Amino acid sequence: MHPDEQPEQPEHHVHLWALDVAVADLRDRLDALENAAADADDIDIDLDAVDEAGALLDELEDALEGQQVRVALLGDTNAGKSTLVNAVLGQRLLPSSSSGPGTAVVSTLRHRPGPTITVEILFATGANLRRACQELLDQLAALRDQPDDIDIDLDILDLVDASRRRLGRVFGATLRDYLATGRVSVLHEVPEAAAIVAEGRRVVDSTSADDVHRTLLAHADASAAIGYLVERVDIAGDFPALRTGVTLLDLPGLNDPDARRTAAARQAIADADVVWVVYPLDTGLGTSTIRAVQSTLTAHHLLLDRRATRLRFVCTKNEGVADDTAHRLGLLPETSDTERRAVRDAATLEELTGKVDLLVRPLGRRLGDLAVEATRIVREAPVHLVSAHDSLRHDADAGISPLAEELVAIGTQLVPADALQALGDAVDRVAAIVSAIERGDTIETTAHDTADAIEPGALAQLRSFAADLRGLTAAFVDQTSAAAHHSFADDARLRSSWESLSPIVLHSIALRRGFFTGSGGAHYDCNADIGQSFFVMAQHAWVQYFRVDLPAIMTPMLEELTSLTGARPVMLYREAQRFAREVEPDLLAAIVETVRERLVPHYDRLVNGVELPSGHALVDGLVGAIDTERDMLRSAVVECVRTWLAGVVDDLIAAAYADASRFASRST
Ligand SMILES: Nc1nc2c(ncn2[C@@H]2O[C@H](COP(=O)(O)OP(=O)(O)OP(=O)(O)O)[C@@H](O)[C@H]2O)c(=O)[nH]1
Ligand SMILES: [Mg+2]
Repeated sequence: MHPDEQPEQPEHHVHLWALDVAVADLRDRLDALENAAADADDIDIDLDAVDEAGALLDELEDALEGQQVRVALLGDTNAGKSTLVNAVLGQRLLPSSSSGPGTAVVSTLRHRPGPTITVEILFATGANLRRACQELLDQLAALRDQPDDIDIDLDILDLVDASRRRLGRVFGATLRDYLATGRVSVLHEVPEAAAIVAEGRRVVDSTSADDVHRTLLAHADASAAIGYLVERVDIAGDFPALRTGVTLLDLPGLNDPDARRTAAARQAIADADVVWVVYPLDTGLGTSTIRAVQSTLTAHHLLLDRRATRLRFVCTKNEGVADDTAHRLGLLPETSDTERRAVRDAATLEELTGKVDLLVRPLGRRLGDLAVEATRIVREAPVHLVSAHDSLRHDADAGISPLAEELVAIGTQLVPADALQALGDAVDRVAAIVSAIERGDTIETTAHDTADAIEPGALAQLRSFAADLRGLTAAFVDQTSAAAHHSFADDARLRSSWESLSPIVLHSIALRRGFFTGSGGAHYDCNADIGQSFFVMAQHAWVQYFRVDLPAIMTPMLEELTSLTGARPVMLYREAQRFAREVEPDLLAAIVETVRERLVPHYDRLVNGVELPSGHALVDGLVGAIDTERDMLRSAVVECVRTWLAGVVDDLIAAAYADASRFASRST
């Protein structure tokens, strides 16, 4: 292993954080414009332009997020990860724990200059908690269904327990009813939990590291009372080591007894661009860390340049050599401190080399030909011997500054300069639009009632325009209804696939309401052992309806709307896209949930009334029940499209009236 020698690169001219700040500022200005428009009728602001600038900002925010380079610290609890982050940033921000797990949630840190440090605490959402309930139910069912001769994966058991404990705190005794019945409607949140979930996120600005420390103790530490509802903590402050675009991730320990935390840490590692393996000098690289490196550093991490060549081992708690260690290493009591350290460091590196050999061994099996290269990368990963304590307490360097410099270099090298330049230009363009809206379009109109301000001829014209628009909408809704009818019509395949199942399988599936167990939306809402179930069938219908039928109807509809209103098609298309992208998954989940609940009584009736040998009676019964439900599904879809469209049309009509009234008041 050798310290890697990267050529020095000049830092970028444009900085990611500066773009973040600029975008946040533009967002504030747009919000102010929108609020001004909502508060006062007589201020005239081009809301379409505001809308358009808002959408551009959404895109920019995503693009900026995508450019961040995530460096994750991986290690056991008490390895010293949080303290290392503090040392690298030169401030005691993150709490540490001397025994037992400290960090309980993934905490991200990024640079944002200024006197305050902002901690944003993101709480679990109601939808996520319900999804977790559903997952719990699935996992329990899967565990129950394991054949006796297969060993149950104990990690899964731990995860199920952790999930059950957490959900129990949110849903109290009703979780038990839910697990017994599978009926979402029996779940009631514990009031305190419900209040925090409703709060969604909490933002705390501090001017001192102590205050940040206290905030984190109350939210992100294993001792935090409401920690079970915290999903993530984002910290932004003046952290020069992160100025070139690195987001540092402090994670729970990989051997944390709470399996949910371990799972979150693993996920963060899998998503990270760069991984630093942190371990304490006294205990060395532990097996859970080795396993985690083996299972999470896939070919991806190891061979893609962005991740692989940046792998580092950081051995921390590297302070003076205690007498017993000196004795173990065969050093004489009179050996100088410098000599003791040199011998101990050499022993530390040698021990690590042995462990790394163990670590890379399974890579050969998994990666085949790629293993040679992957193994080389891991073997050559640089090792840093540091002491976070010495760095923080005695203001000594203690090996920390090369890590801080490395973070700056990672940002400089991995955030592409041309992408930054292009993003900078895009920010400038949106800034120009926002300034134009602020400058030009705040036209004062005399305060008149809209209808009063419009001369009678124009008013009549507007009314007929509104009627045309509503007629067009009605025609559209008819078409969507017909398309829904068509999309959801076919159940022949469903029936035949069900009929091919044995009565025993059918019966057992129905017993545990297996047709509909799953988590979240319809994508997940199928049980593996009845892959052709109703929702898998319906899934095709949904895709057909939303991705093919609706757009086919919508395009001419939008064209007509455009010619009728003169509204810019971009606004309409964006609305349509937003509808497909954002509304569809929620809508699906809601409808699936409703249908599931409505079908439960059918199951109960069927299951109670059916003798095992005549299991196929189930098929007739269920298909009959589903015919009824299908109608409901269809009307729910059509209703949803109608509501959405009515909103768009109302906006258009309101805009037309506003235009006319502005025109009238200007011309008088
Ligand atoms: N001697 C010494 N102790 C350290 C050093 N860094 C951390 N510690 C101590 O080690 C213990 C654990 O440190 P943390 O930073 O909380 O460890 P962690 O890896 O974040 O632990 P989790 O959050 O539980 O995963 C604390 O008591 C720290 O004070 C160091 O450089 N030297
Ligand atoms: Mg920690």
